[in-house]
Parts: sequence; C-alpha cells; structure tokens
Amino acid sequence: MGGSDEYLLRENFKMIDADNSGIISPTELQRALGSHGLLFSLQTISLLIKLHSTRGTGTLDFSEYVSLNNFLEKTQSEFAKFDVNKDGKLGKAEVFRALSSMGFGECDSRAIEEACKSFDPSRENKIGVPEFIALVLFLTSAKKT
Ligand SMILES: [Ca+2]
Ligand SMILES: [Ca+2]
Repeated sequence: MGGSDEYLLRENFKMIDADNSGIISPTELQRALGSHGLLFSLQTISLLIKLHSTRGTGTLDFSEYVSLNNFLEKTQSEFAKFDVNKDGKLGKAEVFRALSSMGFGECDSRAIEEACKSFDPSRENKIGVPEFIALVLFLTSAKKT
C-alpha cells in the first residue's frame, strides 16, 4: 500500500465514521456503502464486519476497515472482469467463473446454484454487484465454519 493510498483510506475512514468515535459502526458502514450504490441489509453488514473484524466487537477500527476495503475492491474488480458485456450484471455462468477464480471452485456447485438463486432478487438468473458481494460473503463464512 502506497503512502497516498493510506492517506485516502484514512480520509475515507473519517468520512464514514460520522460521529467521530474512531470506529465504524454497522449503521455508519451501511450508510457509507449505500451512498456508493451498495445497498445491504444490516444482516449482511454485520456479516461483512464479522468477517473482517479481528476484535470481534461488531465494529471496525482502521486496520479492520482496510481489510474490508481490500475485500470490497477485490470482489468488485472480479465482478467487473467477468461482466463481459458490461451490463452491471453477472449471469449464472459468469458467476460460476468469477467464484472459481476467487477460490470458491471447490465449493459444491449445487450449493453455489442455490445461493445464486437466493441472491437473485429479480429472478432473472442475473445478479448485480451488491448481490455478488453478499454471495461471496455467504460462501466465505460457509467455508470458515
Ligand atoms: Ca463511529
Ligand atoms: Ca453481464
């Protein structure tokens, strides 16, 4: 991570930490991601925090935020790489390819298919970025338990 990256991350952290408490709460994170078009339920936000918080407090300090930010950037860039027609959606085949490139290839394909279905709110066999992130989160937490 370069110096300017760290500066930017610190600025972002301060912006998200609306009440200046030095930590990011679930609602602060939900609001910040929502303003970037990433709308998540508080349940998904809690999972997102849980998987990146080493302190287990349900909140994020700066280093935990950096780890969460890396996860979001990596997941979004994988999404973009596999969204060949750039419509902001991944079809089922593209989701499978993206997931296996992210190391979920060994997951049971039926389990992935079921998960795809449950993260496909419009039932058109396509998911957008927030659903894809939620799906990766779900698979990551399933892998850990
Ligand atoms: Ca705060
Ligand atoms: Ca697409």
